Amino acid sequence: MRRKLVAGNWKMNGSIAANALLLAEIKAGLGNAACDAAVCVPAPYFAQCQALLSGSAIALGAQDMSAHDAGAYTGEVSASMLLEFSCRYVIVGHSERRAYFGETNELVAQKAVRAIKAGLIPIVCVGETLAQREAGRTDVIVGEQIDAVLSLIAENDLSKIVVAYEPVWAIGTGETATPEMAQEVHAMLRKRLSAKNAQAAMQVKILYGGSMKPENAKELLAMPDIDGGLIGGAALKAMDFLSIIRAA
Ligand code: 3PY
Repeated sequence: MRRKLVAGNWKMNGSIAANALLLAEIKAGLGNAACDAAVCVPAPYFAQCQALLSGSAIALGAQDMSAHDAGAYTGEVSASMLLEFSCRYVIVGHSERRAYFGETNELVAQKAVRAIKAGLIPIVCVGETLAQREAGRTDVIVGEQIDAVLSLIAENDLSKIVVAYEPVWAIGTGETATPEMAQEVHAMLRKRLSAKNAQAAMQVKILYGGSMKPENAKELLAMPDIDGGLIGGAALKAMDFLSIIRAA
């Protein structure tokens, strides 16, 4: 019913030579994928990746954007700039942005709404830390993160977002939530979305992120509310990324 999405988050990795090789290998191995696929690349490589992906089934995405349209915001990149490079997706609120750049739930919500207004698909990241999980606060933390978006987004726009549940303790650690743990949070998230717009909630893709790799992708993606993956390290290896795409 919901077509799955596998999106690579390259983070601050890549070079002109490495990107060319990686995308050539991914394009060569893609075949007729049964899911949507995207790569979210560092901004300086938009033009290169736009050219390399042109005519392919892999969409381009960004890893962040400004909550402002234009103006005196040194270092920021706007939604309209992303669109000029044919970006389809933009990640907002990745836990690394929340932790290292002080992004709040409110700012993330503003970015998501701004992205939709511009015609981009925001991939809204939510997730709890290990301490929060151990304190039994996963639903509260993740609930607050998604509620901030729900309070700002128009009811009719809800179907235009993608959500990514990325437990912070599973990012870059090799740890992964079990399929059951992830499913529990995904179902909770869909219930929250449902309270805003029940019909749209059934259409929203909820991705799992946090050390998704070829070895665990199949089991995670078999869960009823896991609609794809936001892939970190494994997205930098063509074989691994392709194998996750195949598992979807
Ligand atoms: C990871 O899997 O490490 C991620 O953070 C994906 O966004």
